[in-house]
Amino acid sequence: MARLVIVSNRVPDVSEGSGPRAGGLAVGLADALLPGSLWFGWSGARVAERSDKIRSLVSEGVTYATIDLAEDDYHAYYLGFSNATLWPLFHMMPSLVNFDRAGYAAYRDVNEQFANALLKLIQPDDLIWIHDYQLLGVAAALRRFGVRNRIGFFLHIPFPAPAMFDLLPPAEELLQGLLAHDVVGFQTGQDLGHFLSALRQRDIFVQGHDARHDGRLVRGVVTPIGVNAELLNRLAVRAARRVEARRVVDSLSGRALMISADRLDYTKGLPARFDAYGRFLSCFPAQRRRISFLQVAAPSREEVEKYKALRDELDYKAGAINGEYSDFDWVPLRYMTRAAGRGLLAGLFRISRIGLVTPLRDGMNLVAMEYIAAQDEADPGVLILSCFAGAAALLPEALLVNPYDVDEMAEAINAALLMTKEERQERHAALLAQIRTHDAAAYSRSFVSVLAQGACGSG
Ligand code: ADQ
Repeated sequence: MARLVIVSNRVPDVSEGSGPRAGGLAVGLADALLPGSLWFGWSGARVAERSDKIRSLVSEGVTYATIDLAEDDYHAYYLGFSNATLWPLFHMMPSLVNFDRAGYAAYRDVNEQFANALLKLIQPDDLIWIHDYQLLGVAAALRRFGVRNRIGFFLHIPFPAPAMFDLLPPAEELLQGLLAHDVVGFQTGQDLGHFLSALRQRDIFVQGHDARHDGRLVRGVVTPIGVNAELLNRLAVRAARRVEARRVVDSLSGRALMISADRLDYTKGLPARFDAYGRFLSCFPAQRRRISFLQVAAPSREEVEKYKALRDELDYKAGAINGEYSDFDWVPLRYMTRAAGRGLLAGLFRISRIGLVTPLRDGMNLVAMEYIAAQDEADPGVLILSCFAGAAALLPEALLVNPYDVDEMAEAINAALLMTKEERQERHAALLAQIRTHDAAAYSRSFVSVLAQGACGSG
């Protein structure tokens, strides 16, 4: 079998084991990462000058190879073009986009730096699987260097509608970059549809999900990422019994817990969510003292300007809610700007009657899936989910809401609180079946099997 080479902006922190950072991609790829595989990316370290030094570390048979980023590149490529241009634009929030040519130039350079390092690491038969929006140009650089391996790409975030995508000054070049892959994967059919429409508008030949360009076939696929439901459930059962979770239960005095957990990111819809909770407290006074809302928000990209403004806005809104509705023995909102450990978070999901997941736009949203996996099947909680999360396509039995509609979210909180056990069980059983079908193993298996088709000699 061909060796799998994973390429992502960051490699997982293998030296420190499974801390809070070991979520998302590492779990999604666990089944594909057989001993002998290679994972390449940025170490997380910043150095004064660009350097081509590669460091390698082997853990459980998998080689993790890393390069450092130059301080200037960290600002222009990572904080700049990746996170202040592509991130808001791909989430269809054009008013938050910052673009400058220097940022894009650094992005191209760093993508080429990745490709250069990969040249030293890859062998002719390797299957190369590149991840996410920070690395849209790596495959094109590899092709320029003459690499003929099978190369796949998976976009973890949404692909925007063509009219939005076209706002990007280098839209054309980025699309050409995607066409340098053999397989391009998306979270949802809508994302794939947007990509194919962008191609068609440029008169690139598209048939079904395949595009033909420069004599090459580029296959579009939908392979949604998932979680390991069994593992998460075991983690949740254990954590819910531990003292930290018991202390939370005691502090509730019999009230229902509602939980949200996100990176502190404007795409996650926290301000509107706080507004919705405020609206719920004001419109349903009889329910007030029956609920306690815990928002765990992990700080993220704090050096990007828009993220600081978000934090200030949330501090204000949280204060306003607690100021208005708190009682001597009840605080309606517990707002923490901190990451929770994976285990504790799973335990908190399990003891929560409501999981409130309301991003304005999200590629998939693993928190929604983790919440379902963590529940007690005999007495499960209710998932309230944004219809603009990729996960909504797989999870129609959640209470789906429009995250821009504060009233609708307030009503959904009320409906979730009142929902009978029978209905909760029915919905949860359907949701659980879905996340078991679309789990982490299915994600990597389905992508890699398409990538491996036509391997050996094609190019
Ligand atoms: P993210 O935007 O980071 O990921 P998400 O998928 O929800 O979003 O979460 C990733 C991981 O972070 C989950 O395992 C979650 O438990 C953990 N996490 C979130 N908040 C936390 C907190 N406060 N404390 C500790 N852990 C926390 C991107 C895309 C998503 C897509 C994933 C995977 O934006 O749409 O689902 O990649 O493809």
